[in-house]
Amino acid sequence: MAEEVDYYPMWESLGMDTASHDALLGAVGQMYGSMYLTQNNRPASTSYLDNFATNLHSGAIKEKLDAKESGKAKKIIGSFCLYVPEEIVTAAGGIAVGLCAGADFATDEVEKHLPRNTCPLIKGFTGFKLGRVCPYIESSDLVVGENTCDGKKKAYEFFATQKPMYIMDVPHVRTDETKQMWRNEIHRLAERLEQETGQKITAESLAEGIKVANDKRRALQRLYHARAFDPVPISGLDSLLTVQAAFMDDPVRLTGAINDMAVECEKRGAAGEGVAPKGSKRILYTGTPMAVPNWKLFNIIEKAGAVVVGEECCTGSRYYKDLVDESGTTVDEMLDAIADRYFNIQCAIFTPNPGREEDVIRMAREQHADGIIDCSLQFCTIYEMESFGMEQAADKAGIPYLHLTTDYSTEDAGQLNTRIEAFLETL
Ligand code: BJ8
Repeated sequence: MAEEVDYYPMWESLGMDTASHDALLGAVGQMYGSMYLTQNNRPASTSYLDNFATNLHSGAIKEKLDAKESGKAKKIIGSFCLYVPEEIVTAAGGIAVGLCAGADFATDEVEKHLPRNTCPLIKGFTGFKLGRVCPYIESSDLVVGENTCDGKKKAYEFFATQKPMYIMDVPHVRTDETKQMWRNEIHRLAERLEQETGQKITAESLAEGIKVANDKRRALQRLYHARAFDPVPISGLDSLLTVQAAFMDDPVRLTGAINDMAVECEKRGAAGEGVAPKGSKRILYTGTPMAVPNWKLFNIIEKAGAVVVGEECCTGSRYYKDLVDESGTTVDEMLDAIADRYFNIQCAIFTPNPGREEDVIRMAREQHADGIIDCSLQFCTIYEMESFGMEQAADKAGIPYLHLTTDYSTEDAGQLNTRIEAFLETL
């Protein structure tokens, strides 16, 4: 039996509030038990995810701190957004970690600094910092933010009083000029990261960073395609957690685990084995990202008897659908290739943003979805705005559509359940 490790000294050395952290871990553990461990007929390879969830705030952080101490990695670099390229972080000797928070914490404290009517994702990460309950935030040496939505960019002004921050300027329209601006911005980030880690980015290290991230994306693409079977071999909940893990877990190890899941799902698909009976209603999710432990909506959909077969969002296809071109040979060429790949992320901060609708309809067809559920976090104006065009696109394609708005509380669970069940009945 593996020896029990005492993680309290590590959490204390990070300056965490261990009593509050115990309460958070207790609540998340309970949620995981009731949402994940009650699922039927999961692929055996998803045991990797259970381990990941168990170790998220303990062994997984220790591994990163140990890598830093041994000199294998120089710095831990946190970020909140898909526009921050992990390839550059790893090429500069950093470890990239995602810091978005999927739960409310220290809300009273948060509301002393941010308006009450702020998106829960923003309040979540601010609360995790103020409550000192997130080892990823506490162990980050530098946090890279970005000018995306108004809420995030203004919240970073406060967050920068709590942690060292560097802000990237993300364009909001796609033209040749803004593409060039964005390339320059990516080059600036590379310089800033080199400065932070003290390690020069070389053609070799950047090529390796690109390959590692692309391999992870290829594995995720393969898993996504395996979900086109009926019955569906893996749940939306497990697929969501797999992408959530991609922001925190060791990339090479995780890629191996995702490939194992994909192989098992392909076999299950061919053998007609699934997590829900053949003919269960199939849902394509689109909308705002879902950070750990925001599993609420998928849990409601799947406990109602449907299954999520794809997710067009930053904790879904936007993370893995496009690869970085691997043909560059110099650092400059590779940085440009990275910039071009990230410039095409279909986030609602861009205007216009027709690619997102096209992706949603394409994915709904690929995965044989019976309906689309488009969900925005409360007070996320840009995704709320896009829901009108999304509904029209779905109508035009003849795919039933439901728009929902929610937050991180459990208060609306009953209401969401009623709306989702009513929607499923119409399919
Ligand atoms: S690339 S989706 S990760 S900006 S939900 S905080 S948009 S008010 S998270 Fe996002 Fe980057 Fe775009 Fe993706 Fe603001 Fe909306 Fe909240 Fe959001």
